[in-house]
Amino acid sequence: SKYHLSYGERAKQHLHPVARRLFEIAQEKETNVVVSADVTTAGELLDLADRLGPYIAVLKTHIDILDNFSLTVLEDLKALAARHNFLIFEDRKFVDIGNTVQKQYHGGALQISSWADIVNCTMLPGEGIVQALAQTAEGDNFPYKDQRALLILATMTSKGSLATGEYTKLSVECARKYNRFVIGFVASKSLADVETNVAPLENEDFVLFTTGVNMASKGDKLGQQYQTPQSAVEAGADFIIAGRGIYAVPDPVASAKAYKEEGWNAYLRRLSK
Ligand code: 6AU
Repeated sequence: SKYHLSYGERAKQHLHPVARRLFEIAQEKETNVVVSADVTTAGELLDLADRLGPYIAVLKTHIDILDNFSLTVLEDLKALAARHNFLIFEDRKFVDIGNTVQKQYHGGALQISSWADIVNCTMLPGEGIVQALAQTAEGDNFPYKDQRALLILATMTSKGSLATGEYTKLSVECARKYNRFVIGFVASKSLADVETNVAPLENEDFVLFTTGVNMASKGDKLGQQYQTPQSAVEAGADFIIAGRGIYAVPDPVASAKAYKEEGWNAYLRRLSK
């Protein structure tokens, strides 16, 4: 299975350039940590990106929560991504009809396609949302062709989530059908059971990002549910996404290092099984 291949090996075999870069970064920096930098000022975001950059594979943003957003922040963020060698994932969770998400993704106030290597979407609208985003990213006039990728939000970490069953199955079907743009999923555990129900493609290697990761807490008062880096990797995560566990503690750098170490050791144990 893919879990017996190292990130470096998966980098060599993957058909998608963004997945290859992601795996190369993980291998080179020995990290599977994605920091969810959910801070509300540009200064804090850039400061975190600069201080945590050496220890992470991906920086995840919610760019619309910045109080003082401006397009120059994105230039600074891109420069930090290049300096520290991490990818940028805008957690936009597109959830609308195809015609609308195309305009939200490419152009618009946030110019997401111009700076986010990775974005995500939900399957609530049905196949059309993935079709529309893929059409934009594969268009002849799209300036970032083959440099952009999509993750499908296949399950959610919040209590009572309806992202289960048929919803999750459609996530896998659409990932397969649009695999020139979709590189994987955000989900709490391996989708292997769903994936085998829908006959895997040859060379298939979807990347699993698991969020709701925290070393010190079981959840918050608003329905978030956590697992540890180790349990996430044991359950199939290739990349672990942590927000408050890293940025909302007195020493975010020490925390990022701790998540990196636990996530990496769990990956090494999985490799050797
Ligand atoms: O570690 P936290 O709880 O501080 O932050 C978790 C981050 C937040 C959420 O918007 C996001 O992960 N998230 C997602 C994503 C990444 O798509 C899906 C989900 O089911 N749960 C979740 O928390 O930025």
